[in-house]
Order: sequence, then structure tokens, then C-alpha cells
Amino acid sequence: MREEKTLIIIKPDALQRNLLGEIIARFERKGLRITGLKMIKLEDALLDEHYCHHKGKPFFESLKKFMKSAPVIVIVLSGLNAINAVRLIVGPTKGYEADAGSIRGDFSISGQANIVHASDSSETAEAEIKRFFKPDELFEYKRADFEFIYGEEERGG
Ligand code: FUP
Repeated sequence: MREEKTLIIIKPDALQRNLLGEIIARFERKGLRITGLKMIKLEDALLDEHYCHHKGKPFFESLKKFMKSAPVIVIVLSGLNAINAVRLIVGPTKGYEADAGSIRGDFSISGQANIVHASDSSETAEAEIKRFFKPDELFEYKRADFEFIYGEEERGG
């Protein structure tokens, strides 16, 4: 177990469907710390980089169009094993395959309009955080409920 940072993007469908508060609340209630948060409008250059593993696929252009259709919220979340914990909260890519209880399982029935993006490994988390945030846009602080979120050993004794 280790302290990690991960990046999420709350996508245009979530913004249009008034789900921002609901989604952010789920990460807060889990015990994750919000280390950075802002609203941005995605442009082609950033999307080509972020989705380079999908370049050339049939859905690539419609995916980009969707991601540019409204602003998005980018958030850096911190916590123990945060990368995997956040992927579990978000659920698998396709909403119609995601378990109830996950964000995609509860709010999406689509393979594209799937509400949230989350980093899938420590390498991608590091690259994605750098892609969307400058160092001075990230904030270190201790949650007031820290001692009730983690056990003694996890808090460092
Ligand atoms: P994930 O890591 O779960 O976000 O999934 P991927 O990196 O595989 O896919 C990124 C995005 O591409 C998805 F969130 C939605 C889009 N996508 C489609 O639009 N159609 C597909 O068939 C697969 C992915």
C-alpha cells in the first residue's frame, strides 16, 4: 500500500446531466483528498495526446467531438492506493457492463458517454496529472477527518 495521486476527468455528459456534485461527493466520502480541481474546455491537441492509444479507431473522432461538447472538470485525488481505489469507484469502461454501485454502473448505459475518466496505472497517472495541472495548482493539506479515515499504521504510527 502506498500514498498515490490519480487524475479524473468528469466528462461533458456528467456536467450536462447535473451530476457534478453527486460524483465529487462519492470520492470525498471514500476518504480521498482533493489535491487539485478546475474546469477546462478540452482542445484537439490535449485530446490527441490524452487518447493517443485510440488514434485511428472508428470511434476516435466522435470521442473527441463528445469531449469538446462542454467543459470538463479535472481533479487530482490523493490517498492510499488511490489509483486502483478510484478505478473501482468509477467501474469498467462501458456503462452497460458496469456494476451497480460504481459511478458508471449507476449513471451510464453507454460505451462513450461514461461520465468519468480515471487514470489506469501509476505511469498514466503521473503523465496525466502533468498533462492537466501545473505544480502550483496542486495543494497538500491534511483532511480534518484523517485519523478516522486510516488506521494507525496507515497514518504512519
Ligand atoms: P477507460 O480507461 O475506462 O476510460 O477506457 P479506454 O481508455 O479504453 O477508453 C477511453 C474512452 O474511449 C472511453 F471512456 C470512451 C471511449 N470509447 C468509445 O467511445 N468507444 C469504445 O468502443 C471504447 C472507448
